[in-house]
Amino acid sequence: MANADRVRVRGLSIARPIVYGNSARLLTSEERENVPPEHTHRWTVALRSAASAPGSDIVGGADDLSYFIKRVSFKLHETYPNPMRNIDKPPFELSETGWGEFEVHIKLHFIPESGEKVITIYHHLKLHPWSLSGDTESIPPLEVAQKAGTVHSWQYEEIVFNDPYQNFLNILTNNPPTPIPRTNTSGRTIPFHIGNPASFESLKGGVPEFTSLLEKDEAERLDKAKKLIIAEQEKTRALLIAKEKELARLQKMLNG
Ligand code: SLL
Repeated sequence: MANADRVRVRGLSIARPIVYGNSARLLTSEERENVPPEHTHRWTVALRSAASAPGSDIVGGADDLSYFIKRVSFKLHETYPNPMRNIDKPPFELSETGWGEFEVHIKLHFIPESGEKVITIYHHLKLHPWSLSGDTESIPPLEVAQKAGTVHSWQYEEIVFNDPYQNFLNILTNNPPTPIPRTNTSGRTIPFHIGNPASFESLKGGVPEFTSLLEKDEAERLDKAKKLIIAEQEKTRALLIAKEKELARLQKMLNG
């Protein structure tokens, strides 16, 4: 790399929106003949661009992310043979069959020009339409799962690069991400809660899609939550001060 490319552009941040998560569905009886008898589901775990391709029935994935991502590794539960699965070209996804939910460790390796370290994200692989059965403790009955169809659990995230190398910045700016639509193109609203993939699932009538309006809603929700926390902190602090005063008063009394 030329020296000029190794210069960091200080004070600049550039982000790329992604989605990660999984979809899952029950295996058909024919499919079950060709897998271990305890396997009940086929699932796909993926890391994709946030925008969905027009008319596509997959969540995200409008853009090929290999201009900045070199490898995505998915570390599966150790009940799987060779649990470390490296995907070195797009689409960065992996399909398997299985019977249980577990935490997938997703490691993003960026292109060498980035000079960026590996990022690890965690995704709880979801197979069951938990919230549909109203019982979040036990696995929903088969009829509920059959009715739910494909289960989705996806998270929106932005990968932020701070002080990027000039060369890497050029690569990024030459590959602008497809903007996510402002509102859902299918006209459906989606409950979208960062950190709560369970609420973003099993949408009847189509495939979930991330939109900037949802992002705005989420930002407002976070803002409200923050204000609430600050108010709570103030209350607790006032209480603490009162208790300390009380303590000082009692100590004084005790000391005569
Ligand atoms: C559970 N903690 O007990 C989880 C573990 C592991 C799921 C789930 C594959 C197995 C195989 C598979 O579905 N593992 O290939 O035999 O629910």
